[in-house]
Amino acid sequence: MAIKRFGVSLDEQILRSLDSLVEKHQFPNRSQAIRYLIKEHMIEDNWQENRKVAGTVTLLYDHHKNDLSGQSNDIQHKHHHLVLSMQHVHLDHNNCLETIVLKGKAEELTELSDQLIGLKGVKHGKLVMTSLD
Ligand code: NI
Repeated sequence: MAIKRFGVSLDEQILRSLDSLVEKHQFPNRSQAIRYLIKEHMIEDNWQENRKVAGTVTLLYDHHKNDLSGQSNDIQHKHHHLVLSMQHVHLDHNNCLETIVLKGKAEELTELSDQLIGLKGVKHGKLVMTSLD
């Protein structure tokens, strides 16, 4: 594929951010960093176009707080068409780790994971999505 060059104007602060990205990821040059950013953004755009995606939600919460496993279960039941599986691990006396595997439209998965992660008492939560296309 032919490579085309084009000029980019950036203010100093953004340029500094770009350079720290180059350093962090050990890109050979700024072009590589820009390529990386464009690619990342395009994946996000695909998700926003509402293609089918698969994903996992990871939740860490205190077993003794707010009946969180019950609440999480209720939310998952309401969205049973999106939930493929769920694993609950009792990490220690207090902490539970849940991994929920999902499949559906990106928007639906984001909404569901926001509800789960937003439950009061959840210590940490993260949604990871991957495109099926
Ligand atoms: Ni548990």
